[in-house]
Amino acid sequence: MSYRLAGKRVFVAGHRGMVGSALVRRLASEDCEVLTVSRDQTDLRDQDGVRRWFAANRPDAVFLAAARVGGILANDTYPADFLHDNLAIQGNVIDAAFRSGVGKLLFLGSSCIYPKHAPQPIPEDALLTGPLEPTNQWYAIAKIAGLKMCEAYRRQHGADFISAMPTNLYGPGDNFDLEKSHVIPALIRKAHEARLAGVPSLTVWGTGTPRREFLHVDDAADALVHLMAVYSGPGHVNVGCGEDVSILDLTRMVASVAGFEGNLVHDLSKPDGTPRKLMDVTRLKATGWEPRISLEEGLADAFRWFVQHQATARLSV
Ligand code: GFB
Repeated sequence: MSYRLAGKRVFVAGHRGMVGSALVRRLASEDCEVLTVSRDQTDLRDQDGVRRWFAANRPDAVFLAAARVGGILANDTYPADFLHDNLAIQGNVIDAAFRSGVGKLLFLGSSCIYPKHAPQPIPEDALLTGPLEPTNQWYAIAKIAGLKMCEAYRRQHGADFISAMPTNLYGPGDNFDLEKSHVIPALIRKAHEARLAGVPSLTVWGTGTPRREFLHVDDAADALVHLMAVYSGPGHVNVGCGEDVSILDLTRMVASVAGFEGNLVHDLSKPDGTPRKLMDVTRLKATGWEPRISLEEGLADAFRWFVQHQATARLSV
């Protein structure tokens, strides 16, 4: 069951974010019209504004990549913001898409929706089978509500709304704020600044023993466009590369890319979070999709982007 983007009006909600901007880049090679809206034009947390925008612009397809996102510390520090804003954004966009007759919508979730101690690799049906990781349970519950909402609109209204659950993403356009970002941009910035300043050590949060799966955001965008075309069903689809690495090994890879040769210091006052969240990507691979960017290549690309854009990158939010 394929869905053609050619000739369609495709709304990328969250186009300024890392995933949204990667989707805009990837859609440039599709014969479609990309629609975007800036936050000062329409705040996606405002239901009336979102309904007015959809009624006026009538997109055929929607990539819902808009969300309040952040790393482990941001999630743990701002639970009300992560729960409220994400529930509001996704609820408004999914409902307005249905009301305005959108033909297909893809909702972007996150691998943190799974239980803290889910079986590894994590299959899609591990959802709601155990307690969540406390540090990001707020974001996780919002994202679980979003994927269930897509399922509910399919069941009640026949809406072809699908959900994708990506693993930890990184790459151009990431957030490099040292307190609120994810691990890869934080380590890239810390390693680069330590080398430039001649600082002898690089601080890693936690023990470094947790393991994470990482996918470059351009691979993720390609997978999302692929799923929009080929996937239609009630269940969500994990999006990842099927391999993981320890935070300690990741730190050594980033230090090597950044040319930092000092030693590592562990800040044990910071949380480790979930010990592992390697996703089972059998369902995604069965659709014929494969990642193309290795972690080594991806880290080098992300580092190059940061160095070229550090004057304008999101160094603090
Ligand atoms: O990427 P991260 O913040 O988020 O942390 P999660 C991953 C691991 O890297 C944790 C360690 O064990 C951190 O303690 N880490 C080491 C660091 N140094 C640093 C550092 O300087 N900064 C950061 N941020 N981490 C996120 C969720 O969990 O996963 C989000 O909080 C989202 O909501 C995302 O779901 C995909 O991978 O632990």
